[in-house]
Amino acid sequence: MYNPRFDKKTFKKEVKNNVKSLYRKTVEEATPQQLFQAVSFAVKEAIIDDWIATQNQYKKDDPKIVYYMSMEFLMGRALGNNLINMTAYKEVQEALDEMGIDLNAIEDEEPDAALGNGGLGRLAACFLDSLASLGYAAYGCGIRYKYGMFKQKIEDGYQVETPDNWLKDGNPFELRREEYAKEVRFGGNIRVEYDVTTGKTHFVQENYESVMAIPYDMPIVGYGNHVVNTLRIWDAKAIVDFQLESFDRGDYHKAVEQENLAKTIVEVLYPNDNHYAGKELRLKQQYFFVSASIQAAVAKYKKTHSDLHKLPEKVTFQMNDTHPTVAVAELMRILLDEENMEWDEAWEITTKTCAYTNHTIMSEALEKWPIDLFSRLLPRVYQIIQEIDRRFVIKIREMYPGNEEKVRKMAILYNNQVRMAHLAIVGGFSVNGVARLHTEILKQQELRDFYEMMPSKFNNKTNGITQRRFLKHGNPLLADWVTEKLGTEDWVTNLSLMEGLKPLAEDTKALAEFMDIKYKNKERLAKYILEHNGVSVDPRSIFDVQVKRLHEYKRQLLNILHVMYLYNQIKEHPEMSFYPRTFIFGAKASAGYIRAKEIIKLINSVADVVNNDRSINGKLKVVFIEDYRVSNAEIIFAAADVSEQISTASKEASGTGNMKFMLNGAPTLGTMDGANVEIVEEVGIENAFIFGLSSDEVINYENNGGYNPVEIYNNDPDIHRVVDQLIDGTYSNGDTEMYRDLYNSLLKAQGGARADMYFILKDFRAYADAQKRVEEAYKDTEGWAKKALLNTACCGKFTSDRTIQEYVDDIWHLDKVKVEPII
Ligand code: 26W
Repeated sequence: MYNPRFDKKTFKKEVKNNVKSLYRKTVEEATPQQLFQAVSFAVKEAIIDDWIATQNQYKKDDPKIVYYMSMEFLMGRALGNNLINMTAYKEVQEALDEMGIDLNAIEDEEPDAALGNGGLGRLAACFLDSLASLGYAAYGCGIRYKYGMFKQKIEDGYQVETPDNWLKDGNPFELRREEYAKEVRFGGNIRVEYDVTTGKTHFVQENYESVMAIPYDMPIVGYGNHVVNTLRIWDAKAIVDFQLESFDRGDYHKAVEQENLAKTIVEVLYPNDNHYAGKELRLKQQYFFVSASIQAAVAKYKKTHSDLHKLPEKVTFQMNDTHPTVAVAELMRILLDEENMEWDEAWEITTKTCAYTNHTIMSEALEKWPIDLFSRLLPRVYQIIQEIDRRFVIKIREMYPGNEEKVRKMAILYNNQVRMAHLAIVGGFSVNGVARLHTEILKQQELRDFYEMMPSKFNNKTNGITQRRFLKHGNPLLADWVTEKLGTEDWVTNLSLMEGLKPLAEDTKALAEFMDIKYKNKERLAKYILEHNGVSVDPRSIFDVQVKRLHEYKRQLLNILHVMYLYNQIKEHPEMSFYPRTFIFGAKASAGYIRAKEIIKLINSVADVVNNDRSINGKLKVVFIEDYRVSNAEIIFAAADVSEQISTASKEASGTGNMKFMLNGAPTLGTMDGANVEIVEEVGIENAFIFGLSSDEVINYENNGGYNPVEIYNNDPDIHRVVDQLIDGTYSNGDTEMYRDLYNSLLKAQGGARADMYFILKDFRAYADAQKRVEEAYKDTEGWAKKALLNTACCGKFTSDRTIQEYVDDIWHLDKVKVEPII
């Protein structure tokens, strides 16, 4: 057995003890939530030994550490995943069974740690899993939001947000580390002191407000290797708590202000995905966790190293998008003001320590802070950015004499704004995109000037996902089958072994088994949908799934317009052959994103009409799964037949849901966008359903003022009809205004936005044709099984283990560590 602590007898005793000491109850008396807590504390007990062993090994080996700086970590649930990675899931399940406790039910008691919005946050979580599983020293650095991603309810078809109070019952896996608290300062003014004896200038921040940042550590368990890394998320506390004696008790006002600042900073995750709103509180959050994390990293380094000039040999700060980019200036501040370095030496260190990942080319996502806000909140950091900018502009002029256009395009400070992406590129040694196509677009379009000036910084790291959560935990039936067929479980840490399944595409029995597992997973999802949404769906129908954040560029609208079109077809030609289909949606819309919310309402309205029309014999069902999140995603991917990845080409940087579907044997119905391109390359175009404009074509149209959707509307009667149904009351009980904005968005240019910005009508026919091909292919049972199985067999490239190894080889240069367990 892997860990003696999972000796069944000992484990059972520990659970019993925990229930007793935590709740003064017996196992029989305890509530499911109490059992979850008791079991989790018993698991944590076992993790702690490896956690200590790992940290001791790190002290001994002194490996290089990557600090993955991210505003978001979309972790999902920890219990099941920790058990999987400790290779103790089955033992614990048996032990609990013997006590009359159902592990699955206990797992369902755990709230998701939803400290993220979507792709970027979930990628960070997969990366931590891979870093630990590969044996690399890493910290995730983020914020311990009191409220994570909101919970979504659907009421009368509308999205209603409620707060996600994920900490209300306590988080059994976290450790509060008060002794590592750091002070973070905001506002005030900078006094310049000149020291006559040393000839040095000092910058002193005065009249500032400050908060204490308190770290909470969560264990990140590597798979079967005893490595336990740390996700360090910061909580905020008022300084008064810390300096009771010295604090001026008379200044009641200031005390309350500090309390408020601390409370508001970590209160809630901004639910915007791909949309910059320019809120002051968000900048506070960014500086808060970045400053605390960098202070902690520098302090840790200095404990065992005397020369800060060698920091880049031991530390990389990887900036997850521009959100933590203030790190560049904060590290400079620490080196200049606290370590008394000269500019050039501090700059040399900083630019060898920071690296930046870009996750989007959507222009509305670009972070550009107004200078007055920025300089008021972070006066010293702003001075430093001014100096970085001044020196960079000199460089531009040296390289492109007389070309002021270049300065306008590339400067960090421009138009009264701080352009965070520019700061990240100038202040770091690496700039990477997240899929091949995305990186090419960065180099050739969005960041072309920077690429021309510093080509060697640019590189691609195609995203990946962890098979441990999204196959081994989420789809145990398929996981066991894969293990049996490959004759080894090594795919759990070496996903390229999946290609060993390829020959089974010619094995009728194996194909039948594969589809039987898919069917069982569809039954499991159908049960979930019935329990949570009250809709009954037929697992024999095609499960066609689009789950992801709601955004116009992801084109859920194209999907639902096509459903409306199919419904028209079925009604008009009842005799037409039609393979039953269940269209499954799951999506959260940012609370302030009105049009996204209209699309959610439309999907639910179409569901209402279609699901209640007896005349179509249940051929068509539409389901909107409430509160799409990591935990139900695991069930959804396992049950999908078709993976909808239909973004407007060039807009989806990579996508990672696409990879999770592929892993679970669902062919992609998609555009040549993001990582879809590479998925098709791996699985073969004959095992995917590709349609629509290419990225080049989209960009071409965009550079020439768009296209004319009205022409398509006028010439294609099916499209005409569907678009008109948005305003003829079909899906709104006769209300002609409910979806007028959607109608207008497709046909009319308005307020600077082109008509049909996302080429929905342009791609509609191609999409409908591709859907027709899906139907034909599905009717050929064995042919479909082949495609599905080959998707699983060809997914090896898309493990985050591969992605992380590439980051290590090309950017981080980390040392592998081997941890000997303490028995
Ligand atoms: C400032 C507001 C804001 C918030 C979040 C701007 C941008 C973001 C993220 C960068 C958006 C995001 O999650 N991007 C997604 O990143 C994934 C991981 O690389 C990619 O797979 C997705 O294609 C990309 O949309």
